[in-house]
Amino acid sequence: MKNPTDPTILDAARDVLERASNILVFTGAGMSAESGVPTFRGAEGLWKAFKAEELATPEAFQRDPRLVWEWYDWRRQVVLGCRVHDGHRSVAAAQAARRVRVVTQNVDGLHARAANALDPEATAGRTLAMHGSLFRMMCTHCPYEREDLDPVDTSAAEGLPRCPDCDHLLRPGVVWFGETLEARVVETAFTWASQADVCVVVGTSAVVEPAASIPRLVLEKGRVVIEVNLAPTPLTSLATYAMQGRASGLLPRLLEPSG
Ligand code: BV8
Ligand code: ZN
Repeated sequence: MKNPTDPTILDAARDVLERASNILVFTGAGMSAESGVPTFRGAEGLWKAFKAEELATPEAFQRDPRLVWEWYDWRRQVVLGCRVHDGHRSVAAAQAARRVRVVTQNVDGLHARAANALDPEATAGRTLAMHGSLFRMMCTHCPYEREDLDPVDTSAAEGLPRCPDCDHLLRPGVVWFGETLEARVVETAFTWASQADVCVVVGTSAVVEPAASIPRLVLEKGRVVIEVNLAPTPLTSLATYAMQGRASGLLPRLLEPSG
């Protein structure tokens, strides 16, 4: 097992990336931690005494839509106050150079924000947010949905956002635990993984399915997986290169062209 703090790993991993023409960057909450977005399982936890698995479910919304909206609105406001970091920017530059595509588990939109800030045309279609977005609202009853960045009034259940078409409650446009992902999203994520020469896995505890199967698919094809994380995960022993460090520090060193 390679020692994740061995400095030669970075050079070896850089070398592989420089020769790769199709790179998939697969990210989780640790990619956004240094932007100030709380992770799911980190020490700071995601919110008060609740666990994501308890609030990010259809049952929780059914039981107490106001509480669930309060949690999501708090996350929306936190994310709107966050800034992308050098790791997002280095990934966006590699997307613009058409070397990288991104599949993210995050719903904070930070990859898209960095890509659009750099070059909307060159990066178009190169980011897949497989669990949806904090800034999308969708109807609980009909196909209505919209982008929405405004604060949500969560002071009373009666004031929660409702569908302009059918007057049913609107919900956050994210995939909850126990909900299936759209087939088209899963297909795209796994197609991109099957086409990748290298998959850089950043800031994920690699436990939630079907996302966690993405790096395993790359390994099954005999391709390279580079893990960037602060701590060991179930993927660490399987990865070709496992590097211990921060996303904002390691990604620029891995992806920025030398010379
Ligand atoms: C599905 C959107 C079919 C919402 C999310 C038993 C009962 C019921 C279901 C299941 C079950 N067993 C398995 C399942 C399936 C379940 C699942 O996998 N559960 C897990 C908990 C075992 N999956 C589902 O339900 C999926 N749907 O399977 O449908 C089905 C249907 C019915 C029943 C069964 C199956 C849907 C899953 C999608 C859930 N939605 N997010 C929202 O955000 O509000 S998941 C959410 O948590 C994230 O999106 C992400 O995917 C996931 C994991 O979090 P991570 O991103 O990995 O973050 P985490 O905090 O865990 O780790 C951070 C990492 O970063 C750490 O390793 C840390 O060391 C590192 N780090 C921190 N700082 C840094 C860093 N690294 C680098 N630099 C730093 N600075
Ligand atoms: Zn509706």
